[in-house]
Amino acid sequence: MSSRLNPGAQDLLLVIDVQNDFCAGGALAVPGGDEVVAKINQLATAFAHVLLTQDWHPPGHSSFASQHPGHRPFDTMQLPYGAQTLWPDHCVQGSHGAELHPELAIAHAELILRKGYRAEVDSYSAFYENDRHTPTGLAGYLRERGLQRLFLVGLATDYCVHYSALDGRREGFEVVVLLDACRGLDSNGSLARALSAMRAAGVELREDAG
Ligand code: VGL
Ligand code: ZN
Repeated sequence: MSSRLNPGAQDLLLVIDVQNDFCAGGALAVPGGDEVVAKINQLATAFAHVLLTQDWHPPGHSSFASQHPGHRPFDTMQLPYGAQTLWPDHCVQGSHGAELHPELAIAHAELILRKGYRAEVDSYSAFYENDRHTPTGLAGYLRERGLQRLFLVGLATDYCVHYSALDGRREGFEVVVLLDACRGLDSNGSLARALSAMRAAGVELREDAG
């Protein structure tokens, strides 16, 4: 059970993008996305500190394939800040798809951090936008709160969880990814690449959160 984790006062459960659009029937459904919800609810009971992220795009966001004639979802294209995978329209601000999954039940969560709200740049990571330069403010928030070790769960393992984990390390936090409370999109080998990049960055990958 989650008690095996025994999180302390400097530990945070960081719940990434558990939103309708990433779950069954959503615009960018992650296979098995719904399966993480019960697990995350259970894990959260062991944590004094929980933070949720919410992918939160304006209509017409530059990461949407619909904005780039001739391109299709999952294509990669060059945007001014670098290579960007294109997605179906998803997590549009105020839409049903952008809402947190209705069965996610973490009343004691302390912050909901929204990201990806600038039309011209995507943000996978909870720390930095995809220009890898513009901060969301999360690192400062965590430092000011004295939170040092981050346990990451949610969607998708190979995108927002992956980039958040790498940036967490880059910002000097201990990072543990609880893989059984994550699910990946796995397009073109992205999941295997993400797992090895996280390992190489010193992220602890745990198969079984307990
Ligand atoms: C995500 C693709 C686009 C994620 C968000 O939450 O992993 N992936 N936007
Ligand atoms: Zn997105």
